[in-house]
Amino acid sequence: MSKNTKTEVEKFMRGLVKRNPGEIEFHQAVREVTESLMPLILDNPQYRKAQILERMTEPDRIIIFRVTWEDDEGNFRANRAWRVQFNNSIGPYKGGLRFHPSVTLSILKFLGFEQTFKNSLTGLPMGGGKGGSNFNPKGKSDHEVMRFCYSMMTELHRHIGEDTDIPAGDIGVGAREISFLFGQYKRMKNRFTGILTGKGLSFGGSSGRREATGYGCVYFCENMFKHRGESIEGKRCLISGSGNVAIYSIEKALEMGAKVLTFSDSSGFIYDPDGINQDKLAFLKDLKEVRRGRAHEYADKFKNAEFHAGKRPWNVPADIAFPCATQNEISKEEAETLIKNGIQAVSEGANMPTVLEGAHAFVNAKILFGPAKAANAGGVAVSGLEQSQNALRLSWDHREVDDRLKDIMRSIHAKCVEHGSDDDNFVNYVKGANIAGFIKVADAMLAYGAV
Ligand code: NDP
Ligand code: 2IT
Repeated sequence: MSKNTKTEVEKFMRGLVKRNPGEIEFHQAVREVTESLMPLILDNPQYRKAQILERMTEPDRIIIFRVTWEDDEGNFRANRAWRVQFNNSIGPYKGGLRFHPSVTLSILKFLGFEQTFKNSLTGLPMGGGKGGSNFNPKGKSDHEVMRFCYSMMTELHRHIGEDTDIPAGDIGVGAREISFLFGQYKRMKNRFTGILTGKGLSFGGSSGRREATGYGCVYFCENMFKHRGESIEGKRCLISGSGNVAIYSIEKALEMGAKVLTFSDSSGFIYDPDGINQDKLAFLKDLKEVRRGRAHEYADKFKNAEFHAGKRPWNVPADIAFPCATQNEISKEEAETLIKNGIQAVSEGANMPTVLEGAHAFVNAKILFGPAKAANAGGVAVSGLEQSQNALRLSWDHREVDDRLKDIMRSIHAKCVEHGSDDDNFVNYVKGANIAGFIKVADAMLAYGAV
């Protein structure tokens, strides 16, 4: 980065931090993007004159509300919920809902900001948004989750709509929660319409949506290897998390002939030196998707596997890492360990799983580093396809959706190569994704004038 670019980045970030005090995750996400975009902005006075970066880092609006619900003992409980409608320049707001005790406005702003770029990269007409609550679904009964979801939708319904804002799942929000939310919307509005994605297959959901983020993340990784004449077949993979994204990343990696050595949850990680196979994956799906159990149960069942309590999998030597749990789960030191151990690729299934210094380390080491907004865009892309099917009142089969997903991931990869290739042919996917995602949104904003 030139000295002038650096000075401009710091100047911009000082203003952003002043306007958004204490929102460290949001600062982090904006800084990463600004580092990539500043040279382009300095070269294009029209973006500067229109204050595009200042406007793109300010959400269109944020809705904050209380969700009161009743637990199984008859106690009243209250949580805070948000919907951050970040940017609808290229389509209605679109993005997931997260239920986790760690949720704050800063986290939802970083996610909504990232979502705007990610959705732009998919090539589909979707703006960026994100929402959620500090509600903790862990340990709650199905009835408690149902009452919470009903109460949340009782407020949220005023702010969403198929041409306005279309939420979906994220951490802590899966098929069960989307069903409760959709049921309440339908009852309140007397409308059966695509206001949420990730719905059940019998009520407007898309084939392949459940698998889409994980499959897409592996497709993206395969595209990165293919670009240099290789494939992921036979490669040793580290996966973190054991939720929706992790499970279907494991499934696709196995299908493509890779060896998966690890997965994790918030209690620790599993290292299986023999690799996860189809039978073990079936066990894991039942453990996590049906029984909502804990990671150590895998090691109780498969004796060669080790459970490492309170640890993350990044010390295990491997060829590819797929971080699929949560933000900032790869520290600078862990990134350096991965590099030292010879990692060839990192494909981010989770949003912002690598700290900024770690991402810098990956790019400097010239490994294949697929940042979240490119690598995990398959989920929202198939959400976009779900919206299309809802609007057309028909449903495509698995093959059709999967073919479209593959095409979209190929096209995202191509955009990263177009905008991120350096002189020596190294592809800086961070730069490529940020620039490609930005241009479409920025040009729409320029066209609108002072909106
Ligand atoms: P799930 O709720 O299905 O799974 C989350 C997994 O990550 C669980 O194994 C969970 O462990 C672990 N995890 C969550 N928070 C933490 C934490 N603070 N520390 C350690 N482990 C944690 O969520 P998803 O799989 O849907 O989401 C995972 C990531 O992928 C998120 O970053 C999300 O934003 C991103 N993403 C999701 C998409 C989707 O379509 N679902 C699309 C694109 C990105 P435990 O159960 O113990 O909490
Ligand atoms: O981070 C994400 O892209 C998601 N959680 C999916 C959003 C969506 O609208 O499907």
